[in-house]
Amino acid sequence: MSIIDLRSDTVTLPTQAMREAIFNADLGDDVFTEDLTINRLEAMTAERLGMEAALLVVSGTMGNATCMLTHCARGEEAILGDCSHIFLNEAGGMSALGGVFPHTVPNLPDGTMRLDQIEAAIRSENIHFPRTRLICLENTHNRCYGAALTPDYTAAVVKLAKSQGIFVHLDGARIFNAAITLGVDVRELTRGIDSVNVCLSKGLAAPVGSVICGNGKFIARARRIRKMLGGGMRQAGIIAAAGIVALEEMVERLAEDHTNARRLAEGISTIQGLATEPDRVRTNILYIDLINRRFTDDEFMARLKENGVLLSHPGPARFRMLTHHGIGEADIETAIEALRTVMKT
Ligand code: TLP
Repeated sequence: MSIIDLRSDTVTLPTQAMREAIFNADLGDDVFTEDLTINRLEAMTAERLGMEAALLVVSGTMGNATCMLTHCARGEEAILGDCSHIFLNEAGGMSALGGVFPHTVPNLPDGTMRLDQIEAAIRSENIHFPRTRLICLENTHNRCYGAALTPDYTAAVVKLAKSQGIFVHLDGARIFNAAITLGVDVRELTRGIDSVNVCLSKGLAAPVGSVICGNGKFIARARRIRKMLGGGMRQAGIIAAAGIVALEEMVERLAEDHTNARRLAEGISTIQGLATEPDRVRTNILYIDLINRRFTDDEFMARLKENGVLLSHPGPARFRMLTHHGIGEADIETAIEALRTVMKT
């Protein structure tokens, strides 16, 4: 039986074109900025995102940490969503590595934070308070059903930040999913942003790598922080080569993942004992709740695995599924039937 792995879009394998590009890549020592393939990927990404400069990093986690440590000194504060990946899923790196103080604001179901709540979180000048340096957004929003933040919302946050002399960082791990579902150029989602992290190794199917972008000065400083974090990578053109293919060939097809995720949610919504919200599915992420508690979460996952489907388990009675390259329409129908079978047993 073949396994339908819906745990994450990080499980995607490199395409044949990526493997060939890796094999043929021009390489050099990137710590000396001499890897031509990396230089090309960085220039391409910056251009594509409408930013001045870019830097290849190992992972989204390293990209976010590098940006936060570049923006903030120890003891300075970053405002971020209480459901954000940086706050929940990056091992507290902002604090552990950079001494950056997190100030959370509730995320609404659409992945936004209320503007008045962001504004209220910004500290006034007072020796008792840490200095607010940064606001972090996440687009698409992983915990909020892959919701896409709009250009208007992003612009409103940027405007607020600028009025207070604060920077804005965007965790755009899945920024291309947002651009595709909103039908906008990705530059609309980065306009005015001071730094962005975009992942190549998720829906875009590259094996490794994220790229951070900002202005030239920012990226020059980020290069030092990346080195400090152990991310000076030498002949990493073998990573960048696959990243170039990811940007050139894998963006437009994300629409298929979105259609498949919606279909998956619709199918699941007809199964007794499970709950999901098909109308919230706009990109490639959906959540399901086990409302019929005849079996434990572990039993549910084990039974589903016996039926050939893997999903992830972000919280009690809550499961997550992501569609991605390598999961076709037929797999979606098979997964729905597997869930139906498990819920009948
Ligand atoms: N997310 C992973 C897990 O860590 C949960 C996943 O399976 O979704 N920002 C966002 C919004 C992410 O979803 C992720 C990865 C990251 C950053 C970190 O990227 P990596 O895994 O490359 O460090």
